[in-house]
Amino acid sequence: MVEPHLPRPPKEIRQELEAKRRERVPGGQFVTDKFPVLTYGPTPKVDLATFRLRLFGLVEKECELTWQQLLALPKTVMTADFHCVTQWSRLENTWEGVRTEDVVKLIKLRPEVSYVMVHCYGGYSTNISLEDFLEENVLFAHRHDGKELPADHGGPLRLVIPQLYGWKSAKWVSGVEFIKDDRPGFWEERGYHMRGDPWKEERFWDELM
Ligand SMILES: Nc1nc2c(c(=O)[nH]1)N[C@H]1C(S)=C(S)[C@@H](COP(=O)(O)O)O[C@H]1N2
Ligand SMILES: [Mo]
Repeated sequence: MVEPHLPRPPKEIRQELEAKRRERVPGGQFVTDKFPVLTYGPTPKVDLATFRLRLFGLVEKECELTWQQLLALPKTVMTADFHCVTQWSRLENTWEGVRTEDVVKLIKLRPEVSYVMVHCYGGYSTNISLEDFLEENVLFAHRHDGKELPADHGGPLRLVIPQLYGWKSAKWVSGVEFIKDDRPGFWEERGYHMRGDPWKEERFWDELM
């Protein structure tokens, strides 16, 4: 079948659409409807029976949450765009899980805590400032777009921090270490930016750019 030939929309409308896209999508990003899997190394197997989310470091008392304890916390549903530093963006993801703030309420942080190191099954890690980590829309997510989070996308549990590049949204989270001074995680040690704000295109260390 031959596609009917559609006229292009008038220039003003094209410009308006482009302006809307720029507002929504950070510089250097391309929108995809797919949900690519981006993992360094194999997908770890995480058994719910032995799963623990460990909260440790500069805290008054360490805490380990089982899967049941975690799911008993208040649930939040949040919709957000996801921007990977390899330049794809996936818009309008719906995530369901527990807000980082609701998890941190369970422990008492020492006053000097300014950063967290997020640790994962499989050995991955990433550093985030405490301020970014506790933003209202940051979740430990176990569901995506109405379905159980698939293992290759971080199931059973991943962090979702939409205001930073995707590598900060650690999959298969196993723990959060509360620290005083910032230190690089897995990709940050290999040249990625310490913060990773997509709106500032904080992709790599300055000297690599
Ligand atoms: N544990 C772990 N988490 C990870 C990664 C990884 O390799 N290991 N990759 C990161 C990167 S670079 C991105 S863009 C997102 C991709 O998430 P997705 O595979 O669900 O699309 O996961 C992030 N979290
Ligand atoms: Mo990424």
